[in-house]
Amino acid sequence: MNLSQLFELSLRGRRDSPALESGDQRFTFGELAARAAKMAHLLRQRGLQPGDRLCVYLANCVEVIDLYLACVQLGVIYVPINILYRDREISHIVADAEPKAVVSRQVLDKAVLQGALLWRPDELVAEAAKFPGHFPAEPLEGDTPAAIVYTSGTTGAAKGAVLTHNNFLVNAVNLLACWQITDKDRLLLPLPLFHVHGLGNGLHCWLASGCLLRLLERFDHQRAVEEFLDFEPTVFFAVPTIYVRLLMAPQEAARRIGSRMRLFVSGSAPLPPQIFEDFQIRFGHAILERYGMTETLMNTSNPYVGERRPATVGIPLPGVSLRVCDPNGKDLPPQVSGELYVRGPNVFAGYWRNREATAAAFQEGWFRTGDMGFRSADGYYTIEGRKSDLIICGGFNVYPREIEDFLEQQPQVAEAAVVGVADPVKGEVPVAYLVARGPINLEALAQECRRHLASFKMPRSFIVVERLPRNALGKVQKHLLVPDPAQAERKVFRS
Ligand code: MCA
Ligand code: AMP
Repeated sequence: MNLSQLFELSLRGRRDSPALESGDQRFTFGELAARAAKMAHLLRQRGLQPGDRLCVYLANCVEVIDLYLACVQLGVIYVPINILYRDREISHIVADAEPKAVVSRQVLDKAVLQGALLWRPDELVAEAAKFPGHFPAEPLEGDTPAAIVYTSGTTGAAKGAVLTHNNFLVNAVNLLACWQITDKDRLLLPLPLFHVHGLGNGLHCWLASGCLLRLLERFDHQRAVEEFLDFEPTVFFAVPTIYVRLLMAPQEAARRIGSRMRLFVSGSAPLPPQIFEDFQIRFGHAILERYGMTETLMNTSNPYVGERRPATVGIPLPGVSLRVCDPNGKDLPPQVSGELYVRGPNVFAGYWRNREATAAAFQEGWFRTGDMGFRSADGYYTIEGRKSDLIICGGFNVYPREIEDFLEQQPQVAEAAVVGVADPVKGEVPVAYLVARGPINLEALAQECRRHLASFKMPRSFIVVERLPRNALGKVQKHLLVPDPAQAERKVFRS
């Protein structure tokens, strides 16, 4: 089966049902299907063939959905780009994915496009209007790549995770069954569609269930309560930072929101048990925490019916196998920490054109997640941290190595080490330790970072030190880098 066939199934009998609210636009399923078909005709006319890549650099909007559905029907590989990325980060993805075109509202530099065409979404929609509202989808096998989603690698450069139709299909079918999502639901989605949380869970659960989606351009904590009270959702997918923000809702609003909701889901970063408890008291709901990765979509989930245990990510989803392994790949007993290995139909096909990285990520058919954790005697998994020093800031991943490399390319910086510091709202924020080559202008350095790094990668502060603590092998001992307010030279930047 392919995704077009799954979506077609859920469309049956629902062509006139309300499907999507996005800003002040409203669409039925039939209207969306026609828009996607017209877009597919246009993309084909513009020369896109099965297997070609199309990059989409857009904030959440109906055109993202048109383009995704068109790609799915054509067998074109959809490559979303984080809207917060700057030229340096976009260039890397374009160079690696080699798309025929990049769809963007912003003008992108020739150096960024590297030969790819630049298409504006409004022009595409206008031109697509002349085509028929029906498109015979390509008869694709389930193993056909549907999307390449870039995920920052420990080496600093993002790698493209190739996700197949089957990966998305299995993920959607699992979540529908395990979270009991039906066409009666109303899904409020504040998450970006350029990551798999928004795309794989949000968009696919919506289309596979035929429920009503209100898609927000982005989460705005000042408008969140209003959105809830106005839309009256039954299901909500979010990251922990969003739940922290929601706790600021007035008690009466929280009670009203909670009384209409069926399911709050959290993922992408650890949900602090205190937030779980506070939320339960204020909203009357136990947030359901689940665990996933770009490379695997969803692996585990707390039960819909049964105990939702704080500080755990629940049990493996149907068809997903999980192991806790020691450094030699040997299984460990319950309660003992090790690296989590995953196998199942949810696991990606490999990194795009990167055989070496793909081979390194698998051991005898098991994907090595790099996440450290353990299993309780009754089968609940807990994630304790990462093998690598990944920082998760507001649900966005930040790889210290990428920022360190960038800082060390700056003429004033001799050495850099970036660490994650706990933050009550964002979970963690990056802080940079620097060894300067001489007098250093931290304002100018911050400006340079802002120009070239996505905002969530921006170090919250710079701390200038004489030297970085290193072990006998010369490796920086990051655990000794704990920000101290008495540090000699330090600049704090709000991001
Ligand atoms: C944040 N900003 C955005 C967006 N999100 N801009 C445009 N579109 C967005 N979607 C910018 C803001 O403009 C601002 O920039 C800065 O980020 C911080 O915004 P702030 O108002 O302080 O936001 P907040 O209330 O703290 O909330 C941040 C957030 C955001 C909405 C929670 O972090 C977010 O959307 N996180 C979700 C990330 C996600 O979907 N991750 C899934 C990865 P400036 O500072 O320049 O004004 S997939 C994954 O991890 C796996 C598979 C999994 O398990 O799900
Ligand atoms: P990404 O690379 O954006 O796909 O992020 C995936 C990573 O997010 C995982 O490998 C985990 O480290 C982390 N993650 C996702 N969900 C959770 C969760 N519920 N608890 C802890 N960490 C999580």
